[in-house]
Amino acid sequence: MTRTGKRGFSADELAFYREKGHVTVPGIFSAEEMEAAIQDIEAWGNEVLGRLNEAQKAWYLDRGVSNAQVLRKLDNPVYQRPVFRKMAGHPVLLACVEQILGPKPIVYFSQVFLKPPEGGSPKPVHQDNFYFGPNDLDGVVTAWLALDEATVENGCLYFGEGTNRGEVYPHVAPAGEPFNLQLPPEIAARFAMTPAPVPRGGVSFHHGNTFHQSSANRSTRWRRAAAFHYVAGDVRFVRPALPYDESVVVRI
Ligand SMILES: O=C(O)CCC(=O)C(=O)O
Repeated sequence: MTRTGKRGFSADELAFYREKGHVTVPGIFSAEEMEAAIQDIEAWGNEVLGRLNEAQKAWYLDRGVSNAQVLRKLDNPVYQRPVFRKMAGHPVLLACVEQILGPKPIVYFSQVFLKPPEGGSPKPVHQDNFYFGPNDLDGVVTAWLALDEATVENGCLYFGEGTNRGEVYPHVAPAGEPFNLQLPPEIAARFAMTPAPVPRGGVSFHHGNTFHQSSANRSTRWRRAAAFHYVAGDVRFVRPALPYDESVVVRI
């Protein structure tokens, strides 16, 4: 069943988010809305695949069934695609985000993550606030939409609960992968990581400081998701770790 009206988090959900640094809300989007988003990704993904240069292939492609090369991610769906822009303004999703950030948030960056069956790669432990470098660490919340059901087998997110109330640590990147910023293993190992499965159409929210990662897709099913990185309207990005294009932010 989908949540209707403009009701955001319950008091318990909001308390869980503040304590643990993440919370899952099932049933925000319908199966039809998720299917429409996937169809849009397929059309858009084919266009993008055809114009990737060699350097981009190293960052945007992954291996799926029989080692076939497939697209791993797409950037700025909220800016680029009307279907995703509409989803970013969904009344229930927005009510949740506004309970955390206050009125009139901005989508600073957005991404589609495509984890193919039998091969989709893991994403190492990281903090969004290291990537974005905001002046207000409480001014960033990521809404992660499960376009497919996300399970432990197909690569759901895992969170370091309580790390939202800790610091942002310097990240490192493996040789030849400058965009793949991640926490040094000795820091990541200090916190247990808790899996957060999400039913299709549900949304997992996480604070910008919260440690998170995803594992490989060991199933025979896709794990597709969209991440909308919302920020409070008055946040400034004083230490971005990567070159984000502020001309594509979207005011909701
Ligand atoms: O979907 C994934 O595997 C990674 C998502 C992520 O890191 C994020 O939404 O910030």
